[in-house]
Amino acid sequence: MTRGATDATACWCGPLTIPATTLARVPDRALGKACVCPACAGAFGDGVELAADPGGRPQFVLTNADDRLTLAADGAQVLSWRHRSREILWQASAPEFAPGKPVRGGVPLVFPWFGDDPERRGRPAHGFARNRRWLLAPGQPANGVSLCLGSQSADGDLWPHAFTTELEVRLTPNPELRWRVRNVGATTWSFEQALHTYFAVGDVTTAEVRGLEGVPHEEQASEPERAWDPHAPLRFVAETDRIFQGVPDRIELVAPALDRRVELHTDGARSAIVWTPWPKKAARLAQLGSNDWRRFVCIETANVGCNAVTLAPGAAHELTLRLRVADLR
Ligand code: TA6
Repeated sequence: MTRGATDATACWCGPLTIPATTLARVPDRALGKACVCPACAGAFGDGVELAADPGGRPQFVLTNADDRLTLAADGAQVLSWRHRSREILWQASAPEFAPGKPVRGGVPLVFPWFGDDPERRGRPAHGFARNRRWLLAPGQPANGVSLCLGSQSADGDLWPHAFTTELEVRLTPNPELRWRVRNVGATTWSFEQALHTYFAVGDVTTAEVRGLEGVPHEEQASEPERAWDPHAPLRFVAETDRIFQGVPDRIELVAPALDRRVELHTDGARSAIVWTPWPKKAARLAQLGSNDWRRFVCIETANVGCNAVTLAPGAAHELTLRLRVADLR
């Protein structure tokens, strides 16, 4: 669809309408191809099907011989990755599939700030990208899906910077998430980001994270363990909300209760956050059942704080996460 002269024009596929003022801020290359309706969704290669969540919101199901990955258009959120029929990610036992709010689990996207609103203006924690409907990007990868979001998603005074961002999710054959952010404006700005990945562990008290030994970090938890050896693999004995800076490109999660280990291979990530809420904080969080806290740990692939990303006009940054699972024995 080209830019309409009227004050409202059909969206890229017809059933929606968006004001011309909003359309004016959509990058030209996104016009005509950004939507998730069945007609546009026919644009996919093999191994990709369009589905819907319990709330009727569009999802994409990527499959190959051993894997099945589900990606929601809302928030461009990977909700599930099943490898040989075993769920590797984790989803809350009381998930809410409601517009504008992320399901707790899978891989919510944190952008353009991490944590509470840095300006304390009441803007949503962890930014707004996870609360928006992303659209089909103009080009679709083989055996994957690419979704995009632009400045029109930050209406009002939510965030003043001109940006486009794309998340490409593929099975290669393991899951690969490639997240690009581009400055399409005339001023330099910075952003924070995180792939806020929830991993199933069976029992967090027996799980271990390897690869962050000796990496500088700060603990954010309100009731953390009193002391720990920063040179030992990370074990969990209390609420843990640890931000690591200057991280390696390979981190490993060991989950003996599930007889598995998961490798995280990254490019373009200088931070990582490791989080378990423990029962007391978990009781205050939405969508969590009483024993959910024991079943997951978050290992977040990120650029936050001193490693926030700064983009000059026209510049772009790419963050990549590749996941691989193996049996412990
Ligand atoms: O990444 C860890 C964290 O910042 C925790 O402090 C906790 O707030 C978690 O994210 C979940 O945040 P959410 O807004 O998804 O409930």
